[in-house]
Amino acid sequence: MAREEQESGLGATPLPLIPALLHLPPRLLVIKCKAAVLWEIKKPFSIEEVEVAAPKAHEVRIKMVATGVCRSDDHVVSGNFATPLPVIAGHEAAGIVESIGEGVTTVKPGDKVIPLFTPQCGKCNVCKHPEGNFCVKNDLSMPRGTMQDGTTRFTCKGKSINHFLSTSTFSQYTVVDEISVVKIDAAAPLDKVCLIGCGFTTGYGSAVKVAKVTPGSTCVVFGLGGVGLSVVMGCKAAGAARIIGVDINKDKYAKAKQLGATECISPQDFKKPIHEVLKEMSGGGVDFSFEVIGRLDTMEAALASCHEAYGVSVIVGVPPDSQNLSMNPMLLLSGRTWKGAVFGGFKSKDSVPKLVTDFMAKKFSLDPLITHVLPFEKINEAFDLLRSGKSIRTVLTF
Ligand code: COD
Ligand code: ZN
Ligand code: ZN
Repeated sequence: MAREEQESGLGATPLPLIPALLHLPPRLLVIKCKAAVLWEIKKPFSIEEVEVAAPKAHEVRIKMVATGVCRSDDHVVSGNFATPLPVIAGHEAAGIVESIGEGVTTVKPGDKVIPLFTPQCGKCNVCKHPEGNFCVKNDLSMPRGTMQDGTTRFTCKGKSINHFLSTSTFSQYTVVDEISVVKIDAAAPLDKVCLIGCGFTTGYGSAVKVAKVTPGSTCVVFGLGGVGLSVVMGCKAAGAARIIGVDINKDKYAKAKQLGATECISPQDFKKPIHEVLKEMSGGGVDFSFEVIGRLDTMEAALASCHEAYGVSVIVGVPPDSQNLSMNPMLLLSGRTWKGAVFGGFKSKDSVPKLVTDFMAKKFSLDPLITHVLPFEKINEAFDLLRSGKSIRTVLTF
C-alpha cells in the first residue's frame, strides 16, 4: 500500500497497482481519490472518484486538508464565472505537499502549503513591478482551465476534467504549478488559515494595501459578507476612527460591529440615495469607500460617497458578466481616486506566508469568519448555506 493511502484513510489509492511500480517514489504514481466534479452549470456537485496524475516538472501535488467555499465558486455553478467544464472548482484552501515534480525548489513533500489562485511567477512585468500583483500567468482573466503547460492532471470516467484558477481545491488531491503554491508555517492550523487563500486576504488587503487606509480616517464598507467583514478588519487594523457598514441584511450588523464597524446602516431605511446619507454622516464624504457586493449601482454609490477632493474608492466585488458602468468624469476630476484589485493587491507568494505569520502572532482572528465546518462530502450543503445567506464561510475538511 502506498504511503498516501495509509496516511489519508480516505480511500485514496495509487494507480496502477503494479508491484514493479510500487517501490517508485510517490511522485510517479497516479492517485485515485474523491473530488467534487461540476459537470454542468446550475447542477449540484457530484462526488466522483477521479485520477490525479503525478506532478510534471515544476509542479506540485497537494493532499488537501481544508478548503473554504467562496462566492466565486458559486459564480461558477451559476454560470456567472465562465470557466471550462467539467471542472473541479475550489480555490481557498490549505494542504500538505504529497510529491513534487522535477526542478521544484520552493516546497518539498510534507510542507504545509496554501495554493495561490493568483500566481507569482516572479519574472513577468507585473511581478517585477513593486505594486502589481496580477501576474500574467493567472488563469482568472481568460480561464483556460489547465496547468501552465495547457494540459490537465484530472480524469474521471475516462474524461479529462478541467482545473479552476490553477488551484482546484475541491479534491482530496490536486496538482498545481510551483508558481501557484507557497509554503507556510509548519504550526499553522490549516482549517483556519485556508481563508488566507482568498476571502480574508482579498478584503483585508483591499483596506491595508490597495486603499492604504490611514489612522483616524472614516471608511465605509458596502457589503458585510465574509470579504466585506475582512475589509472591516483591515480598516480597523490600519487605525480607522470610523467604519460604517452598509448592508440590506441587518443580521450582518452584529458581527460587523464585533470586528470593528462603528455603525451599520441599510439603504432601505432612507428616502435619500445612500451616498447622500453617507456624505452627511461624514461631513462631505468619507476618506475611503469599498464596494464588496459586486453590483454596478453600489459601485457608483461607493464612489460618490467618498470625498470629492481626496476620497479613495476601491472596487472589490466583480459584477455578473462583463457589465459596464457609465459615470460622470467630474466625479474623478475633483480629486477622487477609483481603484480595484484582486487578492487585496498582495503579491501572493511573498505575502501569504507573512499573513500566516501575522495570524499565528494573533494580529487578526479568522474565527469570526468561519460559521460552519463540514466534511468535504457535504459540499452541496455548504453551497446551500452560502446561497441562503446563513453562512459567512463554511470550511470543508478532508
Ligand atoms: N446593498 C447593500 N448590501 C447588499 C446589497 C445591496 N444592494 N446586495 C447584497 N448586499 C449584501 C448582502 O446582504 C451580503 O451581506 C453582502 O452584500 C455580500 O456578501 P456575500 O456573502 O454574498 O459575499 P462575499 O463577502 O463572500 O464576497 C463578495 C464579493 C463580491 C467580494 C465576491 O463575490 C467577489 O466578487 N470577490 C472578488 C473577486 C475576485 O477576486 N475573485 C477571484 C477569487 S474570489
Ligand atoms: Zn508573474
Ligand atoms: Zn474566492
